[in-house]
Amino acid sequence: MVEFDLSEKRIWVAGHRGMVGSAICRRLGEMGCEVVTAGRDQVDLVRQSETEAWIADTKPDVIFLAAAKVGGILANDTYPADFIYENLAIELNIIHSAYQAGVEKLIMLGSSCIYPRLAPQPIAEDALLTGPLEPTNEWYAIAKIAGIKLCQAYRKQHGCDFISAMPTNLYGIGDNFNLETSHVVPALIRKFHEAKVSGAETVTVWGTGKPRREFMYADDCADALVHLAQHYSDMSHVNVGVGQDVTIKDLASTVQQTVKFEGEIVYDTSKPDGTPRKLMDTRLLNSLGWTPKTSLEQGLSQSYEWFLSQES
Ligand code: GFB
Repeated sequence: MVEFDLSEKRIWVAGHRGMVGSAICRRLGEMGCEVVTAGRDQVDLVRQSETEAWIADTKPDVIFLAAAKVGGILANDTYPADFIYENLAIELNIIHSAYQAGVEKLIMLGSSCIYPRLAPQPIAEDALLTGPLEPTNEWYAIAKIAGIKLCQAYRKQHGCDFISAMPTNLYGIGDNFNLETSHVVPALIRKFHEAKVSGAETVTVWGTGKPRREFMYADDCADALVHLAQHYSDMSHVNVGVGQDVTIKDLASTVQQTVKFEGEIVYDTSKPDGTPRKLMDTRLLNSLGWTPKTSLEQGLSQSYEWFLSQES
């Protein structure tokens, strides 16, 4: 097993303010690692010269590439140019500059939406590029597939130790709760909470409720990413998931119980379902000695608690 010691390294978490980035900072903080961060006011990662200059000045030994333009199904479907442009630019700038600066280890984050819409389930890493993508998020998917290929190309040509991790649907502390741009878990937490507080009789869930999704608590994801940084160095991207999924209908009723909303759930089938299922095969990750700790119920109640703490 690969052993890469993070303890004496200068580690840049790109995207440190995001849900995953902040979870990675918490995890590295527990390990006593030196973590550097950069706000948008310090460097615009979409700009190549700014990114090159910042990395050359800061000289990180390790980079967690968690900076990205992310969003739920409606945001992806509505803003395709933003999703493909910003994510390609950020990856190109950081990965090339990391090579130029001699960064020892880079971990690029993608997502399970890189896989074909109808890939056999659970989806193994070798299902990549074997079929058509899900139309609602093909733009983000192409950008993240390009990120995987960039890491592989710099490993092949220059021997860079750049790896890619593909997390499943994430939720947790620091999530985006904007109902137009968010993913399903924070959207439902907010909808059920606001309905409970306002005394509304119903909560609207998008789609048919039939799609299945795999949900991973962001702090579990951060733990897996740090584990991969320490113990993985190879060409293939690595699926990061929990190995089980639920229907959106089941998720909705679990969130309803977490929030204690007593009304009815109605479905707005004018909204897209997206891919019917995207459960990932996590045998590669598990073979490296990692398994998740947080159940969906635990994660949802911790996320709701955080949401409430932001309200006050
Ligand atoms: O989480 P979500 O937006 O993203 O939607 P995807 C998951 C499922 O939840 C879809 C349903 O079937 C939605 O129709 N859903 C039900 C809702 N109610 C809601 C709601 O109020 N808000 C939202 N957002 N969904 C994303 C990709 O796909 O997965 C991203 O678009 C990324 O690029 C992310 O890959 C991990 O799982 O469908």
